[in-house]
Amino acid sequence: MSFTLPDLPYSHDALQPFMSRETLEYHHDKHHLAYVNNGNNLLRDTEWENQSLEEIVKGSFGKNQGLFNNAGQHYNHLHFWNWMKPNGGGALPGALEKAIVESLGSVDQMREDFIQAGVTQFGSGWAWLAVKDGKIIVTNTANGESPLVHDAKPILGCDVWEHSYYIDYRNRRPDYLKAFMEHLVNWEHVAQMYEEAMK
Ligand code: MN3
Repeated sequence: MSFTLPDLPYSHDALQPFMSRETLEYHHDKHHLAYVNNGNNLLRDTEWENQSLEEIVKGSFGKNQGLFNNAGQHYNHLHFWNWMKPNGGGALPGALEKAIVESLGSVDQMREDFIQAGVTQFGSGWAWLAVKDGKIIVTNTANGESPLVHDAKPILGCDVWEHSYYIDYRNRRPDYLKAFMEHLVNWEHVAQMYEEAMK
């Protein structure tokens, strides 16, 4: 397969004031596009050329760093746009809430741990909710990695590369993560990925 850049599932100004039009113009139209273009160039004539995106990400991890970085970020960003929506945040669908309470104690605890995972990721990377061994875990990864290459299935990720928040929040990464949790997360999409991960 080759990689293509999908349109955003909302307009560039739909997430304001929590994520600006300018941020999405750079982040989606330029950064994500660069991962798509570089990934396609690096994928050509490799053993992974005809595989699915998830197979490319897992297969190239530890074997072809350049391809992994771009394919990994393509995978992460494809989901990132759908993990947000206008007027996001708020209440969680019941089945997901129950699973989070069972695995992490409470929804408030999950929010706190997720924000902390993003704050403590040194340098560029991602904060995650993932399903591992049937439980929901909070974790973080560097650069273009995701739980996918650590035997887990991502169900929610927040990009903590500076390109995701510096225009709107400057160096205040904790404020960005708090706004993401309170106002941007598309919990219906998270619940859908949770169901898929538990199959
Ligand atoms: Mn990014």
